[in-house]
Amino acid sequence: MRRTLLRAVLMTGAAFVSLPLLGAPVAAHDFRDGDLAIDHPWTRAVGASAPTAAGYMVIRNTGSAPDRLVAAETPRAARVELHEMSVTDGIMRMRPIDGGIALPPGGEVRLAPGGQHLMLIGPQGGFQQGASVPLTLVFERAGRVAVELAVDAPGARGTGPHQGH
Ligand SMILES: [Cu+2]
Repeated sequence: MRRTLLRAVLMTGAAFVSLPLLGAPVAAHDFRDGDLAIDHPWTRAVGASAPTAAGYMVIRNTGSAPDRLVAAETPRAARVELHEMSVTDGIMRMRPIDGGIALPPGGEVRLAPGGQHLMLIGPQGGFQQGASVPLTLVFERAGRVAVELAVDAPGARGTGPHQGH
């Protein structure tokens, strides 16, 4: 059963300001579900014929039990894979991550350009800058958590978790 999702859109008012943010700057685009905090999920704008799109975010485990990101799904792509970058023979490649991404208690995982990321295979209909793409993260312990990827510019690098938002 899906848990109640508290989407804290801090720009809309002061109601959520008392949430524990663990020292992070106030962001406009964060999600919380139980012990998990998901900061600024985003992707880049792509055309309708693009073979792939990437998904990035920071996932923090604020609880005392380990969890693990095991899968992700979206109605806007044929499938979603968890990828990591690795250098083989001097060439940067990406490959699926076996066994999911561990989220130790108190730890955080940064899905970012050049590192671990979600790969949306066969994005459908194109992603328009400024729009959002619904995404469901599947965790071993927390279960299914719905977020939205904010669609950033095609060349966005996202050097900070809250850049531009
Ligand atoms: Cu990839």
